[in-house]
Amino acid sequence: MNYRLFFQKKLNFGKRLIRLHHSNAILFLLLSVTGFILFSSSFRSIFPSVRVWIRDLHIWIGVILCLPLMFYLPKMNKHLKTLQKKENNRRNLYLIFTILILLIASGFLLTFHRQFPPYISSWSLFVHDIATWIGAPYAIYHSITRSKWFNRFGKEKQSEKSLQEPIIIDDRNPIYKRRTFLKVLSGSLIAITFLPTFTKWIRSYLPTIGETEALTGDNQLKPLPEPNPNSSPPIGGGRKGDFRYYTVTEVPKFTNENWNLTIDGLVEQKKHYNWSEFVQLQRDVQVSDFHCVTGWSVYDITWEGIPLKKLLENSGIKKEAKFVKFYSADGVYTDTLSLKQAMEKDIMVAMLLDGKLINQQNGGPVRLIVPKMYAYKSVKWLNRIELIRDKHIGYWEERGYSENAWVEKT
Ligand SMILES: Nc1nc2c(c(=O)[nH]1)N[C@H]1C(S)=C(S)[C@@H](COP(=O)(O)O)O[C@H]1N2
Ligand SMILES: [Mo]
Repeated sequence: MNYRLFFQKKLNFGKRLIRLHHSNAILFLLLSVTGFILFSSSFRSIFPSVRVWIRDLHIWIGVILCLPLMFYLPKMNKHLKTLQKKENNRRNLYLIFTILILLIASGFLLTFHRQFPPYISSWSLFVHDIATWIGAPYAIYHSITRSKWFNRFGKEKQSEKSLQEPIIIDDRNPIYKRRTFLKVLSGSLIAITFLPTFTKWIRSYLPTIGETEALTGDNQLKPLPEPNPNSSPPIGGGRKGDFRYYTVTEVPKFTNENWNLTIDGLVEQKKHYNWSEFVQLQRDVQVSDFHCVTGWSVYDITWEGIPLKKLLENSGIKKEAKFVKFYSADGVYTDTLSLKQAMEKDIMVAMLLDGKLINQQNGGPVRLIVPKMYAYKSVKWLNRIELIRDKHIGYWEERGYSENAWVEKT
């Protein structure tokens, strides 16, 4: 783990490789831990204030990992030659290298994702994820099966054997049987640990066609809205990709008794809608994309709801009003738009997603959507819209997210 030693000339190649190996192992471990924190949905609510800091740390460790690799790269041929007779080691090296290159390239694109169109970030995130799904379990497996205690199982038994007798590398040889058993065992244990998160991840990429979601969503609200025909195929109802559900609190649950939406602050007329009143309001349909600042996107989502502009104008906007503040019923999350931004016509207080009531996890029964901005602006479980004079800083902006949330405009 000491780079100064690593670069000292008097060390021979083999020793340098071992040093490189160990330092990279530690960096990899740090990357896995910080990467897992960034990926895991539970950590959102546990450490929201250090999230951006952990992201930067993750990026910097990645950069540090590139440095020894750059010194190694010109020597790679020499290394491969020393492994000429070791087919397994060569294969191992190629695999590790492919994974590293994929991780670094996609990590680079994700770091600078604002310079690229969103589909680049979606792809980069996909590649970054898949390379991690292969790389992380493999690295753990590698460090277990190459560790001293693991190899001792075989070696001790080996020395009991007669020295003349060549060791048969064969499953019938009991030494290898035992090792193979241990390898399979640790492989399976690792697979079992990763499987639940992996399936959850992969399901978000599988098509949702044929999935029988109830129109009612999972909120018990009555009456049900009558969906606009445009919310269903052929015009609507065909989103591509799926959401990663994010929340910084427990998911709030709603009934007719506890759901309402208030519009107040600098308005001529305060409004307080209950569910049956809100369902009566005239809704529009739009098809738009949804981009999270962490890289994933969902495309062609059909939202049905009330344009924010209409709701605000219904209440009458006072001249002093300069900003609009959105509150979530989770009691914690807020965000804000300038009044000018809030008047953009695709901003919607949405009630239906692809023709169905929005599920609780997804922010239902009513959430804000701001398609042209990163989704941290799209407040879920919206229950209050307040017109204010002075700027408000939203939940994630207060914790390091950019106040400029435009996806393509800066
Ligand atoms: N109330 C609330 N709204 C929220 C969030 C949240 O944690 N709480 N997360 C935001 C972020 S960062 C994103 S990407 C989207 C995620 O929406 P989804 O959970 O429906 O995928 O919701 C946004 N709105
Ligand atoms: Mo997000």
